[in-house]
Amino acid sequence: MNTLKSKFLENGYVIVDILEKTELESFRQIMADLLDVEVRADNREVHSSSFQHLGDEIRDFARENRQYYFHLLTKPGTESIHHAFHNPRIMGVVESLLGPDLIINNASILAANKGVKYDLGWHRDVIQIPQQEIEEDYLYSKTRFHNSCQINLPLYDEDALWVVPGSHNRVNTSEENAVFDGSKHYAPLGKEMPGAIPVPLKAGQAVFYNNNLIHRGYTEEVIIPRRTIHMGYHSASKPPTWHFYLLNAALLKPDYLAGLSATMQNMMHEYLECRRQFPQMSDTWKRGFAERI
Ligand SMILES: O=C(O)CCC(=O)C(=O)O
Repeated sequence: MNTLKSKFLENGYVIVDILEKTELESFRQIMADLLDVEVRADNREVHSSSFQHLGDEIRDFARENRQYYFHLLTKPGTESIHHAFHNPRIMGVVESLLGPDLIINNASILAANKGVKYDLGWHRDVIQIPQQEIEEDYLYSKTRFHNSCQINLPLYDEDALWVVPGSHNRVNTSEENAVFDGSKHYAPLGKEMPGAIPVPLKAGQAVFYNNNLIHRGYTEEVIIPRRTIHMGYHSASKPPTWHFYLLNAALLKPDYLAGLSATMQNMMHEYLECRRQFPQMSDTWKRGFAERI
């Protein structure tokens, strides 16, 4: 087994250098054209980030004092950054971790301007699963293959992601359960998690993580504006996880698809074909589903 994969399996995450200097500069320019760094919220009230995955509109950026989350795969006007989603270095790493025939199922920008306090509570990425259906001993076991890899690729240095290394394939300890305070989704804000560490990333590095890890997003106060490309993939050689359904397939209309590059059109057609094979998100967390071939 390659070293990256054994580290990924053991710790639940690996950090890899991805962008060369010129690529980084080019992505920074594209990002600057999409999001204004100077805009500051007039309203300084702090906002919760728990539902950030539902997505924001680019035109609303920085109106409030919080981190923003922009979906990209379904948003006309964001095509200039889409080549990040078939970057050969990123795809190569994910293939080595998950297997061949990658399907992208989420792509977004995590963005916060200077001065923002960002606090997304401790969680595993299981928000789509009703709490009473979360069978931890199956979902977080060493034997179930978690066919999902999430990536943060910051364009500026950051340490907003925090993780509990090795927590992806075991159930919570009693100390962790105490922090979750009865929730299987998000822990209440403001509690320390035993064993948690920040993941400092240099601009152009990426963290590849198993999103069953106990993790959170947290920055006491953003100093360098956050501009991070966030992506998720699975391998079509195995059944997908619930993360596959994050992409709103209803928005992949022929008119929209026609405006994408040939490579992106192909990726979206592969996504839709996979969706045809696996129409039901609620199957994906049932015992035995991940083991289906
Ligand atoms: O890097 C971050 O801000 C955390 C992202 C996160 O927790 C998630 O996508 O589930």
